[in-house]
Amino acid sequence: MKTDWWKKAVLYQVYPRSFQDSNGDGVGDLKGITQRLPYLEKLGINAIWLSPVYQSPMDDNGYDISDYQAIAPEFGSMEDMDELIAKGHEYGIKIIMDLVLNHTSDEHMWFQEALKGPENPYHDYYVWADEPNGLKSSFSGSAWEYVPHLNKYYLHLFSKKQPDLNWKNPAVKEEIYKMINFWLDKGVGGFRLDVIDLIGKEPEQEITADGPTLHPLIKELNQHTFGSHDVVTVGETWSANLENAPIYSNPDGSEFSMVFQFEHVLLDQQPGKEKWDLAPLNPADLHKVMTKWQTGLVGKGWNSLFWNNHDLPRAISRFASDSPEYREISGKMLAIYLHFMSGTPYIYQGEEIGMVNTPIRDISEADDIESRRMYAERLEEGYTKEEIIHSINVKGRDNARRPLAWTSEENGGFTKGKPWLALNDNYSWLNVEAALADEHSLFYTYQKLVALRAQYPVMAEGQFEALETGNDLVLAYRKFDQNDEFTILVNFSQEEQEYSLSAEGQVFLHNYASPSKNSSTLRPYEALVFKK
Ligand code: TEU
Ligand code: CA
Repeated sequence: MKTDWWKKAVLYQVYPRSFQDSNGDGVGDLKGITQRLPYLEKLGINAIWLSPVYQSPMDDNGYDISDYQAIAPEFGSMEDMDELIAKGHEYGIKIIMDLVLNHTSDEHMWFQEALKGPENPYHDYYVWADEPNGLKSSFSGSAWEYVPHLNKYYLHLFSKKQPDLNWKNPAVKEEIYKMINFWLDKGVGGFRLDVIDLIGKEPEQEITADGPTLHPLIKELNQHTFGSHDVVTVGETWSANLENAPIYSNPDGSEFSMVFQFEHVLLDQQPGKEKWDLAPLNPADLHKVMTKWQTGLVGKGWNSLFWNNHDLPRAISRFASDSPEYREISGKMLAIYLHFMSGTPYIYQGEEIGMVNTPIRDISEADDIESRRMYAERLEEGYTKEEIIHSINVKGRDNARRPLAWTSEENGGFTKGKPWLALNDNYSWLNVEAALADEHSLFYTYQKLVALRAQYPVMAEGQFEALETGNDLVLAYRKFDQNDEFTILVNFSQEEQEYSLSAEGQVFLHNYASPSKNSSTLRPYEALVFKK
C-alpha cells in the first residue's frame, strides 16, 4: 500500500566518507553510521539519504560506480549495509540509496568489456562517436574521450572515469531494473536519482538535460521498479522548472515523489556564467523564487526543501553569517524560514549544528575533482590563483565534505586515525557534543522544527502566501489550513531592519533569547513565527 509517508517526513543526508569512521582508517563507514543512529533519532528525522556507498574507484567519491550490487570495502561490507537497514528500522529511520544511473565508473565490468570493441555485447552500453562535438564535461574540458585502439570517442558528461550509459539500449535498462529491484528487496526506503534529467540525452544534437525520451524513460523505470513500492524517490534535476516539475512529481505516482530543483542556489552567480563567477545574493530574489515554487506546485506536484548538500557550500556561510556573533542566530533563521514551507525538508549532515565553510589557501588542500579541474582550466585561461581560490572557498564542494565533528577530541571524534580530508579547525568548539550540551543551540531548533512538522500538517501541506513587509530584506509569508495559521517573518540581513506588517497571533517561535518587543524592527537575522 502507498502511504506517501514522505510527505510528513524530514530527510537527513549522510555523506558516508565524512560522517563517522568506526575503524580508524580515516574514512567514514557504514558501521559508523549505524553507531550514530541514536543521534539521528534524537534529531527526529525519518530517513537517511545515503550518498553512494557502492564499489567504486572513488574518482568522484563514489559517484563513479564499478559495481552497483557491492559495497566499497572502505565503507564496509554488504552485511554492514544489511545491518544499517535493519537497525534503521528499529529506530524508525529508513535508508534511501543514491542511484547514479547516468554513468558508471570506467572500471565497471560493463565498460571494461565495452572497450574490447564493437562486437562485444557491452559495447553499446555506452555512448560512442567517431568525432567529438562541442559537448562539455561538468568537470571542465570536452565530454568526449578518445580511445586509440578503437579510434572512437566515448561520452562522459562528468569525469573521463565516468562514462555515460546508453539509455537507448534495452539491455542497459534491463540491467538497471534488476539492480534497483535487488535494493528494493533489501527493504530500502527509496532512492535519490543522481542527475536523472540527463538520461534522455541526444548527444549528436548536443542535447543533454530534458531530452525527448526523458519522461518516457522515467515512467518505464518507475513501472519496472519502485512504482509499486511504498518508497520515496527524489530526482536530482538541475534543469527542473515549473513546467517539468509537475511531470516529475505528478501525484499519480507515475514518475518520482519529488525532484530537487536548484533555482534558489543559482541566484548568487553571474547570469549565464558558471557557479564560480560570484555575484551577491539579493534576498528579495530568493523570496521570489521560493514563493514561485511554493505556489506553483500546489495540487500538481511536491516540493523538496534544502539549503545545502554535498555539492553545495555550507548554508550559513553562503546565505547568512558564519561570524561567531551570528552563526547560530542566522542558522536558526534559515532553518525557520525553510521548515515552515510546503514539501519535504532535507537536512545535510552538520547543518543542524551550524557547520561552516572551510577556506583553503592553496589548491593542494582541495580534494574535490570539480575544484581541481576548474583550477587548472581557469589558470590556463588567465585567472589569477587568488581569484580561483576565492571562488573555491565560496562555492567549492569540499566545504560540505569536511568530516563531521562529534566532540572536541582530536579530529573531532570523527576518526582515531588520519582523516581522509582535514576537519575545519573550529571542531574544538563547533561539534555535536557541544551542541547537545547547550539547550539553546541550533540543534534544538532543528529538533523542534522536525517535531513540529509531525504535529502540524499545515507546515508540509498548508497554503502559502507571501507577505509584503515594506522592506526587501525582511521576508515574510503566511502558512495556513482549516486548523492552523502561522506567519513567518525573518530579517535576511546582518543589520537591524524596519518593517511594516502586523502579524496575527502570538509569538510561537523565535531565534533570539527573547523575541523583539518592538513590532516594527527586527534585529540582525531575527526570525519570528506567529501562531494565530
Ligand atoms: O551532481 C550533479 C552535478 O551536475 C554536479 O556536478 C553539480 O553541478 C556540481 O557539483 C555543483 O556545481 C551529481 C552529484 O550530486 C555529484 O556529487 C556528482 O559529482 C555528479 O552528479 C556526478 O555523478
Ligand atoms: Ca573507516
